[in-house]
Amino acid sequence: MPAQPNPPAPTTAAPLVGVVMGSRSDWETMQHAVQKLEALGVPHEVRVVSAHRTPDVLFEYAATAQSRGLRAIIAGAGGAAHLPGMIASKTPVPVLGVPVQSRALNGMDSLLSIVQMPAGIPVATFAIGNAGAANAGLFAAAMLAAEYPDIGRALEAFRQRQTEDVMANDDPRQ
Ligand code: RP5
Repeated sequence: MPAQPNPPAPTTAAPLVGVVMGSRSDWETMQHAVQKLEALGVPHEVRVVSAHRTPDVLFEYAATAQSRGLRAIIAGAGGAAHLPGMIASKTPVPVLGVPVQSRALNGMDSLLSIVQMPAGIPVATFAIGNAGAANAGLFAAAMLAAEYPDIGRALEAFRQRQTEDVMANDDPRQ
């Protein structure tokens, strides 16, 4: 296997990506987005913001997102998951929605309530659960890559390692 470069040190720069979730219980899923942002050296912040339990916090968070320098918001929620759409309605910052896998309906409720936005307020919607969260982190990095070459290089290196890992372990019996 090829030598792995050291991961970038945690950055103290102003956050470019906001990661929000409707409940602390969503962290198990949303940590996968944060892990990707950390691994790629993307400055970010993490908050619990609930559309229905803390609606005023949601409005404040969304209304100030652009002026605080956020370039993307990754919003994860489960069940009647109106958090991503409500944030998108209050900010021009692109919102990446992650459907959290609910117990009752396995995340189909989360997926449909995030993806089925009426025309006019888009939410880029990812897969249900951990894969969706990880891909939202990667996608946010890709959005920033052209303007922040370090992030672009980190993303390219991640993809290269991923390819090499598969090729170096291509016999499933071993
Ligand atoms: C949503 O309700 C959250 O996003 C979470 O996925 C779901 C359940 O929340 P808890 O009851 O676990 O706090 O708002």
